[in-house]
Amino acid sequence: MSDAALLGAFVAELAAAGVRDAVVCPGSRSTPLALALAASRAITTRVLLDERAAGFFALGMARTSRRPIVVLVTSGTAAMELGPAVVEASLSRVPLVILTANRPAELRDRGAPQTIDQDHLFGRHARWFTELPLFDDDPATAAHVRSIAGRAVTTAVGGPAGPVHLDIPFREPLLPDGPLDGPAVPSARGPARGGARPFASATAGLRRLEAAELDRLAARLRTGRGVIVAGPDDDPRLPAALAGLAAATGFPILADPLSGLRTGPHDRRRVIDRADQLCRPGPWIERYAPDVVIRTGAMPTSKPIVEWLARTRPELLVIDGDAGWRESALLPASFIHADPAATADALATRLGGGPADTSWASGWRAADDAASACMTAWLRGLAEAFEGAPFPALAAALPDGAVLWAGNSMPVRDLDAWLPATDRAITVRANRGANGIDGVVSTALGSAAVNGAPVALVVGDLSFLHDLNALVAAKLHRLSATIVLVDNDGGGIFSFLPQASAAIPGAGLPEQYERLFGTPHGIEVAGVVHALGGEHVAVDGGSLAREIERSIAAPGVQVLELRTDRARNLALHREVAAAVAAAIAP
Ligand SMILES: Cc1ncc(C[n+]2csc(CCOP(=O)(O)OP(=O)(O)O)c2C)c(N)n1
Ligand SMILES: [Mg+2]
Repeated sequence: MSDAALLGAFVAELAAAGVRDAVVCPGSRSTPLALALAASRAITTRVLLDERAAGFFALGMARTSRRPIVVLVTSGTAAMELGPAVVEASLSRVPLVILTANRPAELRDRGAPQTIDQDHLFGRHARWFTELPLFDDDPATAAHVRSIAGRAVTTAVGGPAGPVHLDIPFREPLLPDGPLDGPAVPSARGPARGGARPFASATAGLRRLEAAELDRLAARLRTGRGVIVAGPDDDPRLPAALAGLAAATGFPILADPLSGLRTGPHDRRRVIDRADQLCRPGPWIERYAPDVVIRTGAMPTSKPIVEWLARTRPELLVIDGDAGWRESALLPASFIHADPAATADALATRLGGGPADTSWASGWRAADDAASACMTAWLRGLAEAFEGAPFPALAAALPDGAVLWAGNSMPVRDLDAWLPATDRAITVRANRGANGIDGVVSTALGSAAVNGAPVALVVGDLSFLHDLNALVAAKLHRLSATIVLVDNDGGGIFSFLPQASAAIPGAGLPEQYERLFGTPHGIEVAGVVHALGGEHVAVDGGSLAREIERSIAAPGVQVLELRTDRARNLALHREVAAAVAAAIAP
């Protein structure tokens, strides 16, 4: 029998620490906590069936609500199913509080059913692991359990954010011994009823540089040809701060589509949205080698940008407010372990009104505008389906407050190439922590569960098939989203890799290419989508934009299937790159 007052208090402490949403998957061992979460007036609980999908769904909720999300699952393989989402949350710094139910100590490692070793189940992918005691009525247990709740949420939320894992044993009978509706907000004094203070909380601050360090940095940025490379980052304060730094330094901002810099009402005059094209080797970029680069966020999505940095070997300053070491171009780098937005603001203030010589910045601006015009004209002249086409159409159709997700593989790369800078306040996201093609649809639908405005996703066919269970969640929770399914009948990204064109006698190339990499499946998804309660519409180059507009206003999951051809897609990508190279040639 679990102590009901303590179950209620534990959930109330989670709420007091900032949790507003929980995802629960069905199971028996987790019964006491499932009931306690369901009884909470402060936390909304959603029930999903498949733990792997539920983990990603929670991840999408956390990234969109900007709050920690609790995930509760039963013991055994159910807990293990959360692995992929935990890994992604760890690398992309997303706060998840994972609660796994377990058998009590006397039933472990002795053949009890559905019992596996859950100790440090997620290894170093969890920011923190601890096992809770049985929920009994001892005051020491109550103090311990209540303080763990606050500590778990605080650890998940801060510096860097990420997943934490609490393993919680329950002994049969698995029913609480009384009413569970604890207070919405707990009290530190006495039993968990009344009052308003959490049992254990922590106050933390942003990392900031000392004034002398900022002076030294500002002096460095006063001279030289510099660029700001804004990588994937969810911080909503960063776009305005980097725009201010760009204005003060005269540096262009090479804006990853996931940086937040491309979309929104901040000053976008120095935002370069076609850097993925501009940075490819050629006569234009040869003249635009920087001597200093300020980089924020995760590594850029664009391989051409990363390779360009590796080639030009500028002085590299990487600002990371969570004291990370993200630099995979293997360049010498100075890490600035301070909040990027605060640092950019402080530097802009010191630098003042902006540089005298603006030819560096205007050269970037002119090339970016030329590339944009060229790409827009090229796309307009194209009379067939193209995998990059959904992005400008979505940028034009989505309203303020919308969230646009791109799947891994080609969608996120096409997002990089084709999402134009716009003043529309669209949040753009992808799971770039571990670059998995798993959980993509679940993540976007979790985002849709908590976003007050439309959510759209562009996803490849293999990624879509990988995560069909996401549609079960959408049906259960009546979610709405636009899903542009780019169906090239297999893994289109591999067409861009050497294995697609290599001929190595005796090594299986080219004979094994389609079987091992192309992986055509011929599946008609319309039937599956309908069975799971979604709408399916086949679109082509001509109807795509119109159907996107219609779907955004329509209820339910709207799957717009855009059929493309992998070989043709490679040719079209090469064609547009050649056109841009010609358009920017000095
Ligand atoms: C979970 C996982 N499995 C495998 C991979 C390797 N992988 C990368 S891209 C890709 C193909 C994805 O195909 P699709 O979703 O149709 O996108 P496309 O390449 O056609 O754009 C695969 C299998 C991965 N990144 N993640
Ligand atoms: Mg594909």
